[in-house]
Order: sequence, then structure tokens, then C-alpha cells
Amino acid sequence: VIARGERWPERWCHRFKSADPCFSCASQSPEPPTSPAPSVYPRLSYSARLPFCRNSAARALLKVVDRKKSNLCLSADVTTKEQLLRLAEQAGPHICLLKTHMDILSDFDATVPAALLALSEKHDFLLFEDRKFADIGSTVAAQYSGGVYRIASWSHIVNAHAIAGPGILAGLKQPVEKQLKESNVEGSTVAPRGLLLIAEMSSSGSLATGSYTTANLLMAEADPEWVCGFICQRAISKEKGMIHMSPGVQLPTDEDAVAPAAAASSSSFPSTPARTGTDSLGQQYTSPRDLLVTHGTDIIIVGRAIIQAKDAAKECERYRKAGWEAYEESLAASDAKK
Ligand code: S5P
Repeated sequence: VIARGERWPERWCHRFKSADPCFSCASQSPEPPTSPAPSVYPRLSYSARLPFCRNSAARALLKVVDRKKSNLCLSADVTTKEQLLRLAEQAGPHICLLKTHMDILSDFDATVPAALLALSEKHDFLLFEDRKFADIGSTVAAQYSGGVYRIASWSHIVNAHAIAGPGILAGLKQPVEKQLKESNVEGSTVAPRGLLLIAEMSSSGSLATGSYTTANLLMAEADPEWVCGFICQRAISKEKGMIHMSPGVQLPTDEDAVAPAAAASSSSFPSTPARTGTDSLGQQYTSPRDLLVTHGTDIIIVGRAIIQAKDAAKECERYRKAGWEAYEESLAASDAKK
């Protein structure tokens, strides 16, 4: 991790076309690129990207995605442990990743992570606590490892806003390094752990744009063993080991109403996805196809569209299928360009 004021290696600063390759120079660049890595085609299959993953959670996730033919992350935003575990059981066979907000459970206790871990093994998916850390390094280290939730002890993936600077990455890494050290002593293996940086948001008026998004990209690529990817609305990194995960996803309820979107016709991704809907609080929705084919992302994150459906398992399968078809189409579009 590169501390504030330290020099960035030149290879990153070339993106800014800056003569002085330092982080503060990068963040004050007068004309920050709005699309940091616009050309992600050619696309590689999930399995072909495995050797490029330097983070353990990225590797574990791509293996699950490939095994289950699912790039669907379910956002299990429910408020009781009973609802959460029932949903995880129903959705389990269809998803690669279960995203939680533990702090919205009204009856959280230590049995919840244990039960989720058991379901994650039973159905072969990973866990992602959507904690959105955003404080200085020493505070996030304590929040990640301790408190009521003890997130580091069970969640394979967590996410953070890079707003506080590179110290947040270093702080979150501390508990993981401690687990690693202890496992070396005891000879046990350590479960995969990885961090996603929130480089862009799905909500209307989000401030995570332009040079802020670019700074996220630089911080992530400076520590690929710890950072497994991004929360974003389009592919922003050319690093094949980095995973792009996109929330704000909804399919039309009437499948026949799906409009045929334009095929990915150029090697650059438009900077804004085509919005298919909103909620009353600024959330914006996009189709899986727009995210995967047109904008080059890898994982779709779906919440209320599934959890409020009459039959959550059936709706999960519909989203899994749509996400997988979009992935296959993105590979075909990539092959067509060769
Ligand atoms: O930019 C973001 C980042 C995240 S992690 N936009 C989001 O919506 N999220 C999360 O994804 C959000 O906290 C919620 O848990 C989920 C989207 O839920 P939905 O019901 O709108 O699909």
C-alpha cells in the first residue's frame, strides 16, 4: 500500500500523463480521465482469468462462478435472522455470492454467521458483508475484526470507500495478516479474504466519479493481493484478476418486454449505463445485459427484485440465467472482434 505523499510507481501515473508520478499529483490532475480503463475487450472467460487473480477471494469466487454458471450475487437485505437463513437456503443453489447487511438484522447473534457459513459450504457460495468501511486505518481494523459482528472471522469479502486514503486498505488488511500468521503457527489453512473498493455507486448524484474513481483504481491496483475488485457500474480496471461487481440491477417483470439492446459495437464502454428504473430514494436500475455486455462488468448484485418476489428461488434462477446469458454474449462479442 502506498501512503499519502509517497511516490506512485510510474506505471500507474502514466495513465494521468503526469510528469510527476505522485499520488497527490494524480488526485489533483486538472483533467482526470472520466473513463479510466475504457477498453476491456477482448473479454476472457472467468476460468481463463483465474491465473491472473492474486487475491484469494477473487480466485475462490471465480471458481464458484465457473462451477455453478452463476454470476449472481444476492443482496439479502432482510431484517430477521430467520428471513436471512431461509433466503440463503432458497437462493443458495443459484448464486455465487451472498451479500449481507448484518447491521439491519433486529435479532443478530453469533449463531447467524456460523449458520451462513454452513449454508455457504452446503450450496457452494461465498459471503460478502456489505459494511462499506470509510474511516481511518486503525478504526476500520477494529470495526472489521471486533465489535458484535466480528466480520473478519466469517465474511470472505468486504468493501470500503477509499475516501480516507490508502490507510483504509492497510487497516483492513491487518486482521487478515494476523489470521495468516496464526494459521502458519497452527498449521491450519486460512479461508479466502478480499476487499472491494467502491469506485462508483448506482445511486443518482453519486459523488464517486472522475478522479475519485480513478484514485480507487490506483489504490486497488497497488495492492492486488488484498483488493479483489470493485463495486462499480462499468469495468474500470484492465487487470484481469480484478472483479467488477455491479449493484442496481433489475429485469423487467414481463420477460417479453426486454428491449434488444445494441450489441457491444466498440471496444470502449459508454460511461453511463442505460437506466431501466429507479426507487423513490435515488437507486437506479440497469439490466444485466447492459452491465455485462455493454459495460464489461462481471457480477450482478440483485436485492429487492429477488427478495420481494413471491418465489425467491424461481426469481433467483431467472436472474442467474439472465446474468449467464449476458456473460456468454459478452464472450461472443469479444470473439467477433478478433
Ligand atoms: O452503489 C451501490 C453499492 C451497493 S453495495 N449501490 C447499491 O445499491 N449497493 C447495495 O446493493 C445496496 O446497499 C443494497 O444492499 C443493494 C441493492 O439493492 P436493491 O434492492 O436496490 O437491488
